[in-house]
Amino acid sequence: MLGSNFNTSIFVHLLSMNIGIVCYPTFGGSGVVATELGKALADKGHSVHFISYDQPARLDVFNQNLFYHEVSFNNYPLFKFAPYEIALTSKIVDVVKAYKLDILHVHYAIPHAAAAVTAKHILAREGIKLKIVTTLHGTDITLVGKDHSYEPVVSYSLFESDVVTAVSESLKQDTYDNFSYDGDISVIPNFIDFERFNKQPKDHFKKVIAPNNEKILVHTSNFRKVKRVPDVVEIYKRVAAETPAKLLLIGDGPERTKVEDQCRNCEYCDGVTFLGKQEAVEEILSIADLFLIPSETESFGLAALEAMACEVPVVSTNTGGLPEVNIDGLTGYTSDIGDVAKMASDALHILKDENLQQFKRQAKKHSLKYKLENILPLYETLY
Ligand code: GMT
Repeated sequence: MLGSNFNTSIFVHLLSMNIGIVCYPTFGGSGVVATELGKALADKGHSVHFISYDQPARLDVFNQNLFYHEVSFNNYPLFKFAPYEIALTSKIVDVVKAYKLDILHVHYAIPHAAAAVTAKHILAREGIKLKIVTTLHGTDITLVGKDHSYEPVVSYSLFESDVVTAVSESLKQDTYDNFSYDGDISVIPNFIDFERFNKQPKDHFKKVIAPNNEKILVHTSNFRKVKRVPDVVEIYKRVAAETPAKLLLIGDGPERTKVEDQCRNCEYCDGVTFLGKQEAVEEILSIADLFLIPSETESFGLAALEAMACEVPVVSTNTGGLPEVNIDGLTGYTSDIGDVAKMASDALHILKDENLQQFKRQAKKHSLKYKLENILPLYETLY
């Protein structure tokens, strides 16, 4: 939930700045948040320079204030592993000097924060000051970060950052629990662009997917183990046994083959459709009745928030930052990891005709707290 340290009423007026953003270019949450933030800052007149190994997926608009700098490197037979971090550090140094960046905002600690800190030290030798904001997104701390071999470098990078932010209170606590870093962490939650994520009635699409007015359940993820997609299918099976329902699975990743096999051997799985990677997720969410996110760990759960913005209630686990986003009993329900029986029973409760509209309204109402217009000033204030 938005805590007391968020003063969303602050009126922020800044001179335009030159801001660098380092992120992963993929559809994953951290890349999406970084790109949407950069686009919003550019709209406000700041010059924003993205640095990544590929064009960020959501960097799909022309804006005279937006720039993209690709990190490229020549591989050499001696290198078993391409030295990406060194190439990234050199690119940061080059872009900061050429475009006189005031701030570098790195999303995801590994290896971005470490590269930024090295670049900062290189620039300092030339008398150039670079301020670093590091935003922690989740698996950089909870999964990858827990690998002890990364701890010294991640902690050092956090100490050397000028500001550290985390996307939820839970992730802030995880960082203190797993790393020796004990400096400040500002919690700035993820946000939603409501111009994009809004319910858009698509009745013709709904009729194709659910011709007999079946309830539509949706899950979207990168099909990694941490998302527990087999649990999504288990929940669906139990729901479909009680009420006519369809399941749409959006996304792709390492677990997909296993989940497809699981579906081939199940009684209700004619009702499951694998849609693969989709860009217009909001159009699919617009016809959904329920969103399922039974993750093992989830620092925030941007996908759940996107669903809520499209008036879709959520059944999720109670892990990590999910209970901060999906309010138990209001926007949906939360359960222990793997408790598919409770998640299915919660789903059936929400899907009852007498409950559904109220849950939809509440989900939408809560999601409005995470409007881009509320969260952007928090970052600008930090800068
Ligand atoms: O969830 C993923 O596997 C992708 C990952 C990422 O870094 O792109 O998502 C993390 O960051 C998102 C944006 O802040 C959060 O909404 C996700 O909850 C978080 N994922 C996990 O913690 C597993």
